[in-house]
Amino acid sequence: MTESGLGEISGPGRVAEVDEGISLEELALAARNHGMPLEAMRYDVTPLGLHYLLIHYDIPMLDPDAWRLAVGGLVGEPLVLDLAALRAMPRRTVRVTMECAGNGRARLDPRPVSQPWLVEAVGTAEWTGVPLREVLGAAGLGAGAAEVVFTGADHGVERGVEQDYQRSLPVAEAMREEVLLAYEMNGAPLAPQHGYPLRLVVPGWYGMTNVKWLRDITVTDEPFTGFQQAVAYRLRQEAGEEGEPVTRIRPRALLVPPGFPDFMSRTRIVRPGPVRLEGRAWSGEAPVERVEVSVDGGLSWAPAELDGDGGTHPWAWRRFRFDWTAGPGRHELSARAVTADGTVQPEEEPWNRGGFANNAVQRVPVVCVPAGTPVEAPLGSEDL
Ligand SMILES: Nc1nc2c(c(=O)[nH]1)N[C@H]1C(S)=C(S)[C@@H](COP(=O)(O)O)O[C@H]1N2
Ligand SMILES: [Mo]
Repeated sequence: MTESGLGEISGPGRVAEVDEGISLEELALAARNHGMPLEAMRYDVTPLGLHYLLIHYDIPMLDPDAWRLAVGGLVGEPLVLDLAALRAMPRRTVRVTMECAGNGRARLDPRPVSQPWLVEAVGTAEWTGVPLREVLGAAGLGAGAAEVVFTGADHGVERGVEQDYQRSLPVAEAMREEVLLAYEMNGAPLAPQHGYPLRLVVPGWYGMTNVKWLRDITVTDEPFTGFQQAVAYRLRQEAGEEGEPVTRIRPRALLVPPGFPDFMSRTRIVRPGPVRLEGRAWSGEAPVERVEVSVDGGLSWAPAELDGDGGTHPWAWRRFRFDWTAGPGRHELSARAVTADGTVQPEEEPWNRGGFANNAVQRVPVVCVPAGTPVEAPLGSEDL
């Protein structure tokens, strides 16, 4: 029991019972925090409004004239910066694929009860802002600086702990040249839901790192132990474990859903003959080196054609294509990313209590029928 009287909702995150369906609470989260429709992977840069959203509490409404960024802690000279001051500093644009650490959670069995993502918690944006290292350089890092703590203007309660949304980065990560304090997304001021007026963008790290509605940056000489660092976003098998921190985005490839969908099951329908499959692959760990596609439920894999060399936009997803000749009947399609260090996406979901970093290979049920042929119902993947 805590002083706030919220004891009944404190404690470790919950794992659903066997056969427990998605609750109204999970539905409420899913309706607020929408995914990116997978057909939007056709765009190199996700159009505003199609990028996924994850907001733990409420979207704060911030007055740009009154808003300030405080930079303090273990620095030579504490700073208070307004938007004009940040915009007057060197600017840089980086194309970044961002993915929520909980992407794929709803597929786990048993299911961790939280935002129930399938695989759509991803998007790619062009973020423009001042490199964080410029701001830290202007303030001057003090001797012994170890971590940088970022605080958002949003406030809420999570498992009984009242808090501002806060995350930290080790100084070495914070000083990477592509880490931004971003004030623009796709060439426009940040939208309220994406962190207006300023957010942190850390290419290659899972979404939770990219603190929105930033209001404070504090340099410390010891590891940050706030809720989102030490309690949430850790890989644990048991509730009591310390767990490994969730950091970089694991490799993943996803297919643009081929053909057209059945309304309820979303099963895809294609015509017999040539079908061009395409998709996107990304990794915050070693870069994606190749993508393989399976059209027979993962029995055999063949290389896809992969666009670009990752040189121009090293932090963004890459497009792949694969020409398939579909025959009548039911099929299961998959794609998997292979990285430069030889890591291959796993076939089975890597389970942990929080449902984080699940990068299991996607399975896409497809029914191939000639035009004019009735499509037999039901089309659920359980019928494959
Ligand atoms: N202040 C604040 N920053 C935040 C969050 C939040 O709830 N509050 N959510 C985080 C999580 S979990 C993710 S996945 C990303 C999502 O960013 P987006 O909504 O712009 O896609 O923002 C991160 N930054
Ligand atoms: Mo997230």
